[in-house]
Amino acid sequence: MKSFKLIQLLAITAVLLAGCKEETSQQEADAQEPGGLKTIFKDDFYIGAAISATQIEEADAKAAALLPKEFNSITPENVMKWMYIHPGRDSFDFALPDKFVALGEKHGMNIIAHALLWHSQLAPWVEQVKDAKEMEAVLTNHINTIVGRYKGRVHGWDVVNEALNEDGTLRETPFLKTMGEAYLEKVFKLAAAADPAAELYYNDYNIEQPAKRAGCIAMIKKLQAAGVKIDGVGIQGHWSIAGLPYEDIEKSIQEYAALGLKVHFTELDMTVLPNPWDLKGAEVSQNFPGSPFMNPYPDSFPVARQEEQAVAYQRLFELFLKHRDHIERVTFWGMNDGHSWLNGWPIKDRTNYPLLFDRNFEPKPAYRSVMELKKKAKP
Ligand code: 9MR
Repeated sequence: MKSFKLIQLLAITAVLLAGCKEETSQQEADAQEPGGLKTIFKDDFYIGAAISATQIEEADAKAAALLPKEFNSITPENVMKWMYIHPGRDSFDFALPDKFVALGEKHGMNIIAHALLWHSQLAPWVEQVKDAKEMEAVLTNHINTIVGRYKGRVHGWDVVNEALNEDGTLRETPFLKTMGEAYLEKVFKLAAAADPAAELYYNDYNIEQPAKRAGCIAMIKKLQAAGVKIDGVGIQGHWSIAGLPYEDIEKSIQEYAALGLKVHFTELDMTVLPNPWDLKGAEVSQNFPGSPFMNPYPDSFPVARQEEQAVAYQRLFELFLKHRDHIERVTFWGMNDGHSWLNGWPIKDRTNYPLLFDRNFEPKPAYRSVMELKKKAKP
């Protein structure tokens, strides 16, 4: 009996020791490999990525593996835009959008749908809509069908995208032309009715800049006064290493938060290429001829510039962490440098390096500098 007890005791001790060892090696592993961006910022904000059709289909094994490791929020880069999802008055194409939502569910991600209403990448037939009555019917069908289909599955919708000019006035879109500014109230109300649980956002570039920000705030206040549910504002964040508007970003976070909104950085990237026209933002219709001067790093990104980018990204994330109470999400517009739209805008066929992962999905110095912020913060 006694020897049986001793054996039992030894066995229990061995199990406990093995458990401790497992814990220690897990801690060691965590220290070496902190589990990616989404883990390190899990108490601060979602870390998102915009994903392409190929990535939705998980056709690229490296991208498919990196996505759930680093990111906990996804946005479709193109497949839910009007011209693809609602190409004809009575035809919808849900093949890729369905796969997008299923992929997000598979990984338990925060699923963002983009974009319900945008003047760009619009189906040509919408430009032919004659008057307010017809446009209202078109919008009702568009929103009820699409938002209704993903009811309870999509966490947030970019309801209106890029409705403002740089001076803060409303952009001449087919929606404004036919319905006047009433279209804004209408679409937010339709979206809220079609999926009452989904968060609804206004999304735009340069809305951290003073004039456009003032216009944006005035527009949101009007919507709120009309009883519209609007949960967040999406500051796209297409910025340049040549100068990030840190002060305006900070003021914007504070001013949008003061409206009772959550702030989302929805399309973050940082171009490193020359921009002699001083273009800001993401006006996709702008395109210019190329030259070797305009494409200085066709083969590799110099180490000194990588470090410069790392410092800029770190300063930006420092600001995000400072205002973490108001920031719900930081989404990168693409997973790696090779997939970024900035290789083709505003000049085609250049080699840009705007994101945290290189063309081989390896983390860049900018990735480490951003992760470093949280490691420093730990006691
Ligand atoms: O990244 C998108 C690119 O692949 C498309 O060709 C382009 C077409 O308009 O849209 C890009 O995404 C835009 C986003 O949907 C809205 N804000 C600006 C983004 C960059 O142009």
